[in-house]
Amino acid sequence: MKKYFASSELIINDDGSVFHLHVKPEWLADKVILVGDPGRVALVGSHLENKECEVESREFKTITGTYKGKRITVVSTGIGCDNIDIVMNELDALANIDFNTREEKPQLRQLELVRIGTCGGLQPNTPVGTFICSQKSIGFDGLLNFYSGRNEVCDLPFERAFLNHMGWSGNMCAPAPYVIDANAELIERIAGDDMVRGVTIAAGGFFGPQGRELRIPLADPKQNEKIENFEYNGYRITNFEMESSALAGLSRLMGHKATTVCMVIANRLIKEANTGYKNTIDTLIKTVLDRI
Ligand code: R1P
Ligand code: URA
Repeated sequence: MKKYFASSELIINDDGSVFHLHVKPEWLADKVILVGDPGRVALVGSHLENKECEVESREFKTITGTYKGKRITVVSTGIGCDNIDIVMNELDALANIDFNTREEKPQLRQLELVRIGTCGGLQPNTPVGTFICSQKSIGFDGLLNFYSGRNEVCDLPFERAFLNHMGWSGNMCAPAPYVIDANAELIERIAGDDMVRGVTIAAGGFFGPQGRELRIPLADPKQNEKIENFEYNGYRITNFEMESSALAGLSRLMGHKATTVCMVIANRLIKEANTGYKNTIDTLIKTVLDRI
């Protein structure tokens, strides 16, 4: 029997667009670029031709157009994995649910999603300006735990090794972090031979969860030191950002291909930062547009 989605579960606006994104099914391309900052949508959009739509609601801004003949949709997600839950479910609904009948479509339409973001680097080989493509993400956000199939798609031995290394129990990072691979084929194509392939922690905040201490002391003052020293099967943790785990996890569960590439704007190890990165992020955008 086909799955049917009631109006309370999949909310469709009066104009036929999906609830939060305000995007209509016919506007979604198979290749999708996700950015955090709505202002970055215009930067990606400046490289697109034949624009079909330009819509904005809350932090979600969307443009669909073409780049060298490829049809591409760019969407901003705002900050955090909670927003990725909204964006991924609504994009998947636009692709795989018939908005007239509210039933799942018989054939899976697979999307290719690349998140372009900024991050904090954690290793000597990730100075400011480095492009890091996330091979694996460690989710501090807990989002994937609410979906069936979480244990089938996550790297459980890596999760155990990480928790043992951190020595965390009780409230510390509860629910326990999940570890999820990005899509291998997409990583090869997007990272090429000029990006660092890394393990990314998607943190549930910019300050405490990334070991930044302002006025309130941290629960684990040794957190970042332990994260920087962690090694498992040859993997080292390279960077902090805030969305890649939910993107990789939901994409795996939904049958889409996804990865995240971030430009390092702060290196936590050597305590340096750069906020004037507009030109460098545009180089990363053009690289991803060429490779997606
Ligand atoms: C924090 O400043 C934000 O920057 C990073 C983090 O993931 C978080 O969203 O990514 P974006 O530059 O894509 O927003
Ligand atoms: N984004 C993050 O989440 N962390 C950083 O340190 C920089 C950008």
